[in-house]
Amino acid sequence: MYLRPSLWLFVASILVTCRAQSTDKCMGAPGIPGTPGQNGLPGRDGRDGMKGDTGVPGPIGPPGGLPGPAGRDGLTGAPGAPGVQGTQGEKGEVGPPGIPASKDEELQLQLADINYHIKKLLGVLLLDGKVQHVGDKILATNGKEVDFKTSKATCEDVGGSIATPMNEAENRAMLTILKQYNRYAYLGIIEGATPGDFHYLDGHHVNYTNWRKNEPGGKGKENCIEMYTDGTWNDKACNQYRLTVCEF
Ligand SMILES: [Ca+2]
Repeated sequence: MYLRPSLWLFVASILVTCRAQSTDKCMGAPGIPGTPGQNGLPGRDGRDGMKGDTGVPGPIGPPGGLPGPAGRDGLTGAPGAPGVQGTQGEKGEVGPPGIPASKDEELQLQLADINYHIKKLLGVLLLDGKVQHVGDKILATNGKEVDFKTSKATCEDVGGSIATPMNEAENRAMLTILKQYNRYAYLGIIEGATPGDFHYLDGHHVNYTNWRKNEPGGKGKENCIEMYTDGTWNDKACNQYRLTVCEF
């Protein structure tokens, strides 16, 4: 086909213009759509999804069905009440004869060891003077001031009794404690039904006293005895607050 030179120039100018601009501004006429392709092969299975929630229980089956499997064990229950005490067993057979304690060397060694340690402990207690050792008695205070009844009970609660001087040495030992606290203390002596009739707590009459001059003067109205800080005694009402001194 023959084209004139002017037409060639026109076509060439269009081609040059299109190359100089971006392609989207130089699109040709839409082509004819192709025929649809064939369906592809099925895809592979996807990964498993998350576990779903527990479903609602199903309806109760018809009567006469078989029982289901046994459930799990329940929680442990509270302990039961103690059982009734059993009967006493029969007396056992008599054991072989032992040896006298005085001839038991091992026992004697143990006793000596115990004595040794008790003496050391007593030494520690005696060190600050709040405990006094006199004859076979040990006097001690808790430093508290209470009435006669409480003082007596306090001493008995710890296996002793309220201090009761039975002679001058014991009176002096108790006085040593009183002087440290600068307090008076009740003695384990009370007045009987007859005024002036003082006796120990076991009922025996007193066989040692250290009355201050003109005492006892309560005439039956002062049923307890207090020791002053000079060691002398005074009959006194039992409801005063006095230093607790016990003897063991
Ligand atoms: Ca008095």
